Formats: sequence, C-alpha cells, structure tokens
Amino acid sequence: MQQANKAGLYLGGLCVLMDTTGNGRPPFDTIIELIGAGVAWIQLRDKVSSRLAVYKAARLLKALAKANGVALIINDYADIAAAVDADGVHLGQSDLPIAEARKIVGSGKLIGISTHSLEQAVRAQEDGADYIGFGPIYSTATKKAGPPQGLSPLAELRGHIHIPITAIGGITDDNVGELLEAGARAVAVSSAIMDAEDVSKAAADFVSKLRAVRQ
Ligand code: TZP
Ligand code: MG
Repeated sequence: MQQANKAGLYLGGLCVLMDTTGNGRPPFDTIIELIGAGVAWIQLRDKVSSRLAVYKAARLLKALAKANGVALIINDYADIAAAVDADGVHLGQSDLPIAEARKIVGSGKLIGISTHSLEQAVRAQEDGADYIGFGPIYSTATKKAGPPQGLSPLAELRGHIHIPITAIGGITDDNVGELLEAGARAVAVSSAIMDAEDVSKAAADFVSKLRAVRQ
C-alpha cells in the first residue's frame, strides 16, 4: 500500500517528465492528457525555455495539477517551484545544494535529486532528499546521461537507501516490472510517453502496467 508523502500526495509508481515544447504540443494539452490517463506525479522538465516562460507555464500547470490531486515537481528551479507553490523541486548534481533548495521551497515540499552512483545516493539521503532519481538504467536519447547502469546497482542501493528510489533512463512499459523488482519504488519516464503518437494512450498503458505489476 502506498503512503501519502509529506506533501499529502500519493505519487504512484510513475513520474512523467514533461516538457513545454515536445512535438509542438502545448503543455496544457499534455498535462490534461497525462492527468486524464491517471498519472499522479508529473515533473516539468524544460531545458530550453527562459525562466520566465517556465514560470508562466508552471503556474498554470500547477493550477491544473492541484485541481486534480496530481503532484507537480519542477526540474532545476527551486525558485520557480516556490513561486508557483509546486509540490517540490528536482535537482541535478550541478544544481543548488539540497540545503539551499530546502531554504527556498520549505520543509513541507519534496526535494528529489538525480544520482548516478551509490556514493551520490547516500549523500543525497544524508543531505535530506525526499527521494532520489537513479540512472540511466538503460540507454536513452533524451539526455547525455552517461553509460547505462543496468539493474544491478539498483539492487545494491537497496541495502543503503531508505528514501524512495525512482529509476530513470530508457524506461518503457516492457521493462518497468524488472525495475520495481530490483528495488525501484517508482520510474521516471520521458520519451516512451512524451514522444508517443498518442500520449494519452501511452500514459494510460504505463499506468495500467504499473498497477498490474504492483499487485
Ligand atoms: N536523467 C537520466 S536519464 C534521463 C534523465 C533526465 C532521461 C530519461 O528520459 P527517457 O526518454 O525516459 O529515457
Ligand atoms: Mg538540473
């Protein structure tokens, strides 16, 4: 049984990384499709727009997410997360330190951080992260994320990490089962959903696959 996190939300096992420009689709269409498909945890990851554009998009996306009981996390920008009262911020290894981001978003919000080794994962946990991303598990074209790590490091994390581990990188609804089995609490997915011809269907397929493998 999944427990509500400190932001009072059930994140489910799927985090969808959405951008604001993918396939020329307006972000509001994307989020409506994701919410309609049952996605409960969305991360706004926009590496190309200005901070002002990200802020404006995030403000509207947060209103839609909140009205539907869906968590919205902002990638990179703790200030934007705080400004729009998002549910948290997702940091990378080159972003603000967790302690600084915490001052900005506050104790009631979620801070996630991408990690790529056991050492980084342990440090993130000690520094007060609420969850870690770990990957890339499989090869991905979405980001220059380094060599795929495969499943075995996930199993190694298990003995050291008690905060939720979100696996990332090249995840499809075909490999999600083995990831959860290896110790991931959730999976973060971009291209398998965002690049699909039918985003609603891809997201709904993922949600039902996750429900099936969790039982
Ligand atoms: N960090 C590690 S892999 C990755 C990020 C942001 C991209 C994941 O995207 P995809 O398309 O699901 O492989
Ligand atoms: Mg970042």
